[in-house]
Amino acid sequence: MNRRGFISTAAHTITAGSFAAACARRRQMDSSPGRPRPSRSQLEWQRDEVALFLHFGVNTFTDREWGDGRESPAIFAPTNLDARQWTRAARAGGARAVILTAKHHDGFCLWPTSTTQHSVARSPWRSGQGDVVREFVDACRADGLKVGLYLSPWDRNHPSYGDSPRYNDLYAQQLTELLTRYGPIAEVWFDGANGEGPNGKKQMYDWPRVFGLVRRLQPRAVMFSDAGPDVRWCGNERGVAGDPNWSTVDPNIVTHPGADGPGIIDSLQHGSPSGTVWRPAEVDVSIRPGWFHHPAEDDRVRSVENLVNLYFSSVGRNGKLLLNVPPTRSGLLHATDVERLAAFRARLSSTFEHERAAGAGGPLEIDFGREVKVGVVRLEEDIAHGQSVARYTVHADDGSGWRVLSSGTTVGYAKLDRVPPTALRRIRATIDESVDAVGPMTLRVYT
Ligand code: FUL
Repeated sequence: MNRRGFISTAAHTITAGSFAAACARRRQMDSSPGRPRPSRSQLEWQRDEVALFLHFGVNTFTDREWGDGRESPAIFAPTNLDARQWTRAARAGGARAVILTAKHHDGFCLWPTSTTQHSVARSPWRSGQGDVVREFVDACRADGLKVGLYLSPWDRNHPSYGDSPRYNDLYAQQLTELLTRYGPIAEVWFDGANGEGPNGKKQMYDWPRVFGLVRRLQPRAVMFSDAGPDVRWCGNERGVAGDPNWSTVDPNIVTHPGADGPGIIDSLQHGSPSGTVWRPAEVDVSIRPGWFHHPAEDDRVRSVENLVNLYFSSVGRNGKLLLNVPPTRSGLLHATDVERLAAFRARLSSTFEHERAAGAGGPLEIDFGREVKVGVVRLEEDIAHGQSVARYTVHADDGSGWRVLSSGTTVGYAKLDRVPPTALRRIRATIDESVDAVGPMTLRVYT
């Protein structure tokens, strides 16, 4: 099941006309304070490139994707939970952060919360004395990984859900527990799914309060949601960032998580060249068809090629890849997924092993002085200065003159182009269109 089933997935590219208008607006604004730039936390978040997502909870035991909140805590009984197995696999896969579903829509809390009985404290696991969040955090620290937590706003178990002020207090309390008990949290993940409460009323979340609380308790954390405020959903769960993909957005389009309506998906996918806030795209996608582990999907784990494609369509399009790898009922990641993660990283390492770079102040041109075979080109803007490039072309010269090798729209943190293995002696990139003065850029070429 997917929260966006009801939203049109038609993503429109920015038309030439609207793009020109945006550029014109931009020019008018150039005398105003400079273009948006990332905070230190947003910059670090993006440079991490790949994070792992762990969907784990009662659904793991009921074989469902969305629990209804009536599950008995007694079913939560992983036989062999070992969070270090998760984090070692994450490291082997090249992830630098891991995000755990501390509570999914079913309301079951993976930590012993004082806010509800519906938690691990009522489960047979570790005789009700266990804390999955604690074990997860300790394992992340031991393996040098950043910690992220997902706390579903939609809660199908708690009786106060739908009674807006009461539930908002409970949600704030749950967040406070998570953000004060476990040390530094790098990312807090707010899902957009939102259903009816048992009293038939729609829950009205207090997002300003939620965002303010996270800022106060964990000022270095980035917050993810459709509406940021720090990082945004990319608009689909297929693993594909938009093209173009601006890290700047107009904050008046997607105003709250789960917002629905015209222009929402377009804004999530593409951002806006004239956007006034920095809100880069996170590309969440599962290694399997479902977010939770289902034994029937054990032979439907993405192939190495498929995972590499995801890297190109996320990181390679100015996004961050958040790859979901769900623990099984044993409390361990499945052997196939673990093997696939390691093979994914090995494939990336060999693809990017032989690098030549130019730029970062100097011209975006490399003269190899001999014939080389090129398969991948990577362009980068130094996004500490913001994002400006709107259109670029890469040219290659095999000795008989320049010809176009690849071309594209936005660059941002990274733009990766795979080209058919091409023999060349020289390569260069030109910036054909930009919305502002272009800062330092780098051209990297992999042979
Ligand atoms: C969605 C949820 O409804 C799915 O279950 C999953 O957690 C995904 C990452 O976000 O909105």
